Amino acid sequence: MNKVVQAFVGFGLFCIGATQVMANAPSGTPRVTQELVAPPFLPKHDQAAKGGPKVVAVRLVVEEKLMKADANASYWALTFNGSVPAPMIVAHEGDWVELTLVNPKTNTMTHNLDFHAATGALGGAELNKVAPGEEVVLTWKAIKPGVFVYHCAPGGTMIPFHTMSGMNGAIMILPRKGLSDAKGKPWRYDRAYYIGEQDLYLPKGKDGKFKKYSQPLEGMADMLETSKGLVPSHVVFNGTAGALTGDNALKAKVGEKVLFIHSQANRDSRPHLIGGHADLVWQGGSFSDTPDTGYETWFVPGGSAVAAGYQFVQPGLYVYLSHNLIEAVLLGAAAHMMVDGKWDNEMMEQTKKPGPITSTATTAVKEEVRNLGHGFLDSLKQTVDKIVD
Ligand SMILES: [Cu+2]
Repeated sequence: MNKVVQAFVGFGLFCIGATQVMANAPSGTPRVTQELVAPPFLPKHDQAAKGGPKVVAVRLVVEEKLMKADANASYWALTFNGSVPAPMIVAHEGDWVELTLVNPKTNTMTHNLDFHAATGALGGAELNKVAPGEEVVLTWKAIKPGVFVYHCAPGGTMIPFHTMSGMNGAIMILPRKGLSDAKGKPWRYDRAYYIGEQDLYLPKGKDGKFKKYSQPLEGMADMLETSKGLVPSHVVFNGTAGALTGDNALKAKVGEKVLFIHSQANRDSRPHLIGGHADLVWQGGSFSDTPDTGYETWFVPGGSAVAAGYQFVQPGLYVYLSHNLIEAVLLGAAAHMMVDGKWDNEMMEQTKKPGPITSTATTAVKEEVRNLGHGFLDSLKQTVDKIVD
């Protein structure tokens, strides 16, 4: 940050303008606009960069809106572009990310954005705070490859309040040559999904029902108080329990490689794919490191995103969940994954259909004892033979 801006920030003021050079790209750097899409999908992107570094321009518009946590609870979601989580942004190492953050005057609060992928000024949060009716542009250079959380961080208690109200998303900074497997060979995904996990702390009234509020700030004190117990009322993917199930299940085909990016801005999570695995896990979301291989369950430290890759070998229904099964089944942290293809009997087959029990436990135990007895007698005989000899 230059000294002039430092001085302004010191007084709690933020000065952004066309004349100010922060992390701006050299003149002549190509500028591309990235059309963001709602999760679990990713915007169109090249896995390996074509050409030199670019300015990747994205636009996030703050929307404060009522959303369903489940059939019985609603919450004032604080969102970027109307989704929980906010859209995935994709750029390459060495690119510049140019964020236009818009806070329409219909909103009630000041918002900003801390990019964990960015360097300096609290991840840009000092420089992109906007009150209702304002917009700001922040440009920063992506020097760390990986997947990273971004979230609103307007200061003080507003930081947890906004983040736990859904105001978080993720950005993927790909290596320029794309991803590599554990042996350093190119690893290209056929599909990529972004699963944003959200813990909610919705207050209940004396009647045991979830409270309703007319606008976000009305419920803030209650929600902060409820959150201090660190016991979420909901843990959901895509903002609502069941949002990624049924018709909205994630999809793939046998043989396809799928990249799963899982973010949790606030607390730990442990993704697991029931019926599958993670062939590759980029621990901590870092693409600077060689991925780990062969995980059953992987870890997402609170405040981070993690990427995992898997090539599907069997068709059918999978469940992608946080393998705290209480959170998955009772609080909402589960998604469906429907995979098309031909079943491989060698990999798995029901070799006897359910039917009447023909071998009793007693029979099995007797058999075990008989085998054990034979073994014991044999070894006893051998021992005796040795002594006699
Ligand atoms: Cu905010």
